[in-house]
Amino acid sequence: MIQNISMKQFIKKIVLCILMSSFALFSQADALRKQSDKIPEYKVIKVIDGGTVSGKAVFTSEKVPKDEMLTVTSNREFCGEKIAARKYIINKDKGIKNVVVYLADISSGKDIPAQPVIVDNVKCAFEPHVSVGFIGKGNMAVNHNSDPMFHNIHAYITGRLAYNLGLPEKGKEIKRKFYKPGLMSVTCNAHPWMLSYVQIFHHPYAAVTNEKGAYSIPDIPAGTYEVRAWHEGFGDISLGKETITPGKTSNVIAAFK
Ligand SMILES: [Cu+2]
Repeated sequence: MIQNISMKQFIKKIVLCILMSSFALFSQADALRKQSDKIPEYKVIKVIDGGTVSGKAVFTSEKVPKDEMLTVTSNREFCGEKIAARKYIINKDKGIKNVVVYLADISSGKDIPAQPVIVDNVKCAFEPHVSVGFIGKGNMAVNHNSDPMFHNIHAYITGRLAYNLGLPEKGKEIKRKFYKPGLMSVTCNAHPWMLSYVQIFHHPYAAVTNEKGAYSIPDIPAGTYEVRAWHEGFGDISLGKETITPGKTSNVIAAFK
């Protein structure tokens, strides 16, 4: 009988210990999550006669990487048999499309753009493949379906699930506000080849390069800032510090090799 009671107490203590340590682990994970969700401060000021950073993203090595053609595994009658990955869109002058060029350390400047980022589903691919989003001013991702079939939006921000929702038919739309900065990847569970990226910023100083590899970031208040560039295949690189003077344009080349 006595043995039985002490055994019961022992088990009770073990269970309590497990509960307490898992609670501690959960609160630690929660604290880390809250820390990573913290939005850096940004102050909106009137920018008069701001400077511009513009230039080109170029591939500087000899062997230009080829874009991949991905095999379509479902809805082939509508999507076709192959779809371009659009990872490496590099023109004859080695200009790279879909590079995000941004200021890394700006804490005040012009207002956040009010227009949302539209990520459409067109012919079984996300359109655009790469875009930039901004936190604040009602800025959000509008996920639209232009296809006559089911797509779903499975989005992650810096590796953590942001949302996972269905777009069952043509014309359907899901709107979600950006809630933290970082790289948002968008996938579709129905079509595993589908992929799109939205780089989310807490300030408006970011641009995506066009098919020539060109970009322009205007209305920057005078000061010295780090310019960085990201590409889904080449990674994120620093382009060095750039001093912005009122009304002047600084040419910054984003060289990837
Ligand atoms: Cu899909």
